[in-house]
Amino acid sequence: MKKNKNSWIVMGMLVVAVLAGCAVPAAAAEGGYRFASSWGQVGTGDGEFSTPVDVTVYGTGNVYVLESGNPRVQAFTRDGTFVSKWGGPGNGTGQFTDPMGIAVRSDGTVFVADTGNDRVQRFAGNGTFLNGWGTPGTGQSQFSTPRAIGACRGSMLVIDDRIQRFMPDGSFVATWGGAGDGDGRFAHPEGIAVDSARTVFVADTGNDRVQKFLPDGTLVAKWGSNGTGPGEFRSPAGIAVDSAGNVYVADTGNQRIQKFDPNGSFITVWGTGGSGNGEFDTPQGIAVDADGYVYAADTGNIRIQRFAPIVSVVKAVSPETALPTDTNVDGLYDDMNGNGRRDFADVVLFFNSMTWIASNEPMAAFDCNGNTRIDFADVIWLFNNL
Ligand SMILES: [Ca+2]
Ligand SMILES: [Ca+2]
Ligand SMILES: [Ca+2]
Repeated sequence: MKKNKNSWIVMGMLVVAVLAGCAVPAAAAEGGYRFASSWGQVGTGDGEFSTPVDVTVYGTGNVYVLESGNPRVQAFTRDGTFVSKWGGPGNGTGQFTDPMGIAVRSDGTVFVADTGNDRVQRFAGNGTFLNGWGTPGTGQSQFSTPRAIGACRGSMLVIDDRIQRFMPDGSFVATWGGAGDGDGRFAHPEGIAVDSARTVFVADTGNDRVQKFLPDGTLVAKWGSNGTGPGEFRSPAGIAVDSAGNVYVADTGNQRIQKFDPNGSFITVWGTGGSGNGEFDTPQGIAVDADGYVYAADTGNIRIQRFAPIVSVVKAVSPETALPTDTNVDGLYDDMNGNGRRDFADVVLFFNSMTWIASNEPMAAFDCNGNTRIDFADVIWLFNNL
């Protein structure tokens, strides 16, 4: 009886809302992003940061944050829980001087562009030093303040004013580029990313553009110029690419993130200057995980921010046949059974179908509590938010 009464109350509220002309908000922007969570504050303790300059993520595994102020790497789970740390100031093995770039390879090993020491260091995912290479200079396997590093199947790419490709053991493979503003030239580039086809994307920071190369260094696309409009940049320092080849740029001077398709067509933008959720202060690093969550090293705000993709393609939650809906258009599908309202039946359905949801639905659409898992905590969240 109580349920029926509540239903009538809800329906009555909807009628009132319709009469007030505000019942149907615009749909959440497909292709857009919503703030999911953040972590970090100034300090030297676990989970605290001093100039977090870059971030990388291993599939659906750990997130690695590189700090230059207190030079070290910290590993976290995707919801920001501290896992481990390594590094420290210096030029000894496993130490860093003003490091600016970090990347994780498909085998889980972590590479750091140890900028001030003009070298690259490679670690196991738990921080154990594996190998390193590089000396100051402009010759083969030498570096002049290498600021970014990219990982792909097989090899590694390091960029200073040019790109050098290496095998993971440090053996030199090839080089291209050099200082300048012409095609295939770079001005103080601070970001590099590689997709699964080994296509290379460079955040050509000083030239306010992105350049895209085939694995052999052939330039195939470039986009951007100085400005604040869509597809324009101000000193973009970070770049990432997802499994579909979409490109994410930390548009540092514009305090925002821009997303492009693999050919440079603008898709979406989010962020503005500030310190609130979804606001930035000179974001320098960016990463995207296998579920499509985007991580930004919000350098000036001394934190990592995580954003969830807003998706419109979801399946009916088995064993129901109606499509779930997002009743309040916040990007979370809270009406699990598709009857148009968030109710106790949705809580029951979530509980009974957790395993199915985890393997069939987009994570970002159903992870109610934002911990990057479909779990009982989401059932509790839904119940508490009826
Ligand atoms: Ca919702
Ligand atoms: Ca429902
Ligand atoms: Ca969850």
